[in-house]
Amino acid sequence: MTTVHERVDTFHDNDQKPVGYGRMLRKEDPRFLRGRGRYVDDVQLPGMLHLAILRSPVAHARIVSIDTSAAEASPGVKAVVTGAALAAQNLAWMPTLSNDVQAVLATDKVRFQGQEVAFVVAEDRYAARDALELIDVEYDVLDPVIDARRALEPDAPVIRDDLDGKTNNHCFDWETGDEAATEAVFARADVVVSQDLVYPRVHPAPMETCGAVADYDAVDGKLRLWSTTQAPHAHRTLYAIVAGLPEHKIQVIAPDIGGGFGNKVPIYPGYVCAIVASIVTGKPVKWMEDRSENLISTGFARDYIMRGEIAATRDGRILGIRTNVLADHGAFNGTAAPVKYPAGFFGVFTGSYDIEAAYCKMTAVFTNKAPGGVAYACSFRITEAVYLVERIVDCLADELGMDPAELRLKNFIQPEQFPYTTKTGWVYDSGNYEPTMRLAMEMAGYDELRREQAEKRARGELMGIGIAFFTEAVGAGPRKDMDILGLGMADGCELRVHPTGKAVVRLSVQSQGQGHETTFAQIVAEEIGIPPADIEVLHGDTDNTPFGLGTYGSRSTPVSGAAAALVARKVRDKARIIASGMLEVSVADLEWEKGAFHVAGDPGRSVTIQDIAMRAHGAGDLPEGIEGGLEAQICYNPSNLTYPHGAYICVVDIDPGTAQVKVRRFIAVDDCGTRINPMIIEGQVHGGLTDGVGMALMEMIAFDEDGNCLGASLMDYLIPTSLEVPDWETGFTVTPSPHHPIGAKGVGESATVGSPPAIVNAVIDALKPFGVRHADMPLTPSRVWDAMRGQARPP
Ligand code: MCN
Ligand code: CUM
Repeated sequence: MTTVHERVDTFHDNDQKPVGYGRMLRKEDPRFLRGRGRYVDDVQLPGMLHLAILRSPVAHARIVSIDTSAAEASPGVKAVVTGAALAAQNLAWMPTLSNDVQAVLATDKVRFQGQEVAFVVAEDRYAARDALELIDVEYDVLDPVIDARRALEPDAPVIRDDLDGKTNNHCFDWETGDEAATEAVFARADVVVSQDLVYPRVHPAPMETCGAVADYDAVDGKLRLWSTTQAPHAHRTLYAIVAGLPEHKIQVIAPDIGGGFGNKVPIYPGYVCAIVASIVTGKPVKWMEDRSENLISTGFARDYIMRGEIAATRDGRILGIRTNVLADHGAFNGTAAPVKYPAGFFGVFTGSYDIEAAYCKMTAVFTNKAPGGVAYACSFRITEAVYLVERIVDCLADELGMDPAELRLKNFIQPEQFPYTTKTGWVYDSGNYEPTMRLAMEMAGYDELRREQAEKRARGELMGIGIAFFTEAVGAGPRKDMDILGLGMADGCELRVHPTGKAVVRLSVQSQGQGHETTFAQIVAEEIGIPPADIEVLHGDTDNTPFGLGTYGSRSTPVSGAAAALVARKVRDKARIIASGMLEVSVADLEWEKGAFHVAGDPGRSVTIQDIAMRAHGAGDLPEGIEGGLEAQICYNPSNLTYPHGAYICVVDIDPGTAQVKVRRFIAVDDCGTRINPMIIEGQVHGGLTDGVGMALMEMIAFDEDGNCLGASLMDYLIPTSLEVPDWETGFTVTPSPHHPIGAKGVGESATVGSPPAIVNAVIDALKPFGVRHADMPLTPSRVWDAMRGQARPP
């Protein structure tokens, strides 16, 4: 059993060791800890102007008129731009990452509170903000659609009348699985349990809000754009397509990013406004949104209304799972998912269980709320899928009177069944679930906890134990199946070893805090034996890195991590040939070990990778046909996704007098295959678990009936602090991915995916004495109180 509370002094020091994997302090941290990070808002260019956006105060209204004259006359103002002005340049609308269109600035109507209506460019931030107040917009207010359940009613106001012939609020339908086969297993099941569940709209709320600095040089025709993006290359190509410019005339730079969590995947109107403003004024222009703007207008997450049904035999064999989902996509379909997957990877809702049939039918609708959908460490909607399955499995356990751990253990896909094709067509690459579950139970002291709970229940105390077991699909994805707006989901990687044996690896993915500068150096180090300290990781600048689709869906390790390993092997292959010349033996007679080749059977005759690097660039002949230099490049197209899994156990206590939930313990056992840097993995898991506490107990973007966003500041939109979270107890198992060159699977979203159902299951377990079978997140004291009293508040 491995629990982790090791001290820092047990870290091995990779400066001394040539090998790569293991605990290693993050290379980027000295910069961050000393306040030397360079974020978008730190970019200052000579003559730079500032842009502020006027946003709609109402959720749904026709724009009657906009008067900008007073704003234009305001001191320091250089330009005021409206939707009408953009429309004249054919720039008022832009494509979203889901083949919809979104208004850059509203022309006809505003469709959510906070929507972009006009912008001001001024000499400083204050002048720009002040001038916003002087813009006079006349709105003809329309009835809004706030509840997704209202959207498809025949008399609901039509939100997207900009779309040709659109007469309703339907966004898309999607289904997966086999409806008839599922009906058949439900018909013959002993037990069928169904439960309505709402996964509320939540916000990733990164520390750094979104922003950009655009600098268009009219002389050389080049646009430089510093922006808060998780996918610089994908953004650049989309700008190139929209603007009709060649990619080499656009440089997108994602400098240090203060957290992304999916918030920074979409292209926001503000980025486009900054570009337009720079072109119009001939000056660099900065746009940086404030916290309220970020909370009300940028990519939200979830907002799924689900009905889950599960069919089983009396002795607890799960036969089938069926679900009906109403997805609220807001005013524009601004979700970012591979084209063939409008519901992201929700199709993995069958979870970690070997079942006979499954079916999902989903309807997505437009409402008068901000666009988005895929964010907040969601693994492309696997959050919602895992919540659904792990909640209804618990409902089933309750119905059967079975222990929820036992029910799960009884239904797991077995190790010999991998690769396992689910009933919705996903091919799980590898997994060994029972040991992971058993380890979590052992760490938790599961049986002892149940005994403690029984004693407490007898005394009227409310203690709950919640389990969630998840399988994720991360690492999008094979190009044959996955693209975003026609861009295949592969990643480039380049590795250059300099004459002195120091190296630079260039990635197409982009870190927002995940520690790529460290872990990608470790991956390369493991393969070519150059210490990680000597390997510089470059990312986030399209002029200096190879093309690839960026960081989201925990795809960096599964896709770019594979690319980094393979490019390093390519360099090693060349190094081997050069070594054979240096040692005057054939390639077959060389053995590789820890950064050096030696003659087989004669370890004394060896050359290090550093010797080889110098020879590759230096004096003396190279073997026949070998060019100078020591570098390689690659574009990696994954053959499948990777499927990490994990077992989470949460223990809560509920104060019967106040209904306050306290997460007392949380045990998380994760299996992400080969572990590159266990310390970084733990950091990812700690962060995701904290997010889970937020979603399960505190967070929700709520609206009033007029569509006013009620969570527009961090006073109203609650996010967890250290006070709400316990001392996390983490463990791991290792089931390598069979198709990944180093066997690694992604982990960046595992804990966010797995923890909400564990916490909710624990709360519901605590409320058993009240006969409660379900209550919707966030389980705030008022909701728990209502549940204890047999009432349910509308979500
Ligand atoms: N890692 C490892 N061994 C593994 C798997 C991962 O050491 N077997 C390391 C990686 O090398 C990387 C980190 O763990 O340094 C996360 O890797 P991965 O799972 O590949 O995820 P990504 O790097 O693609 O990060 C994306 C993921 C997503 S989609 C969201 S959302 C999220 C998350 O990462 N946003 C984050 N974690 C975040 N963490 C921080 N600090 N900030 C965010 O914005
Ligand atoms: Cu869904 S949030 Mo992350 O994939 O950037």
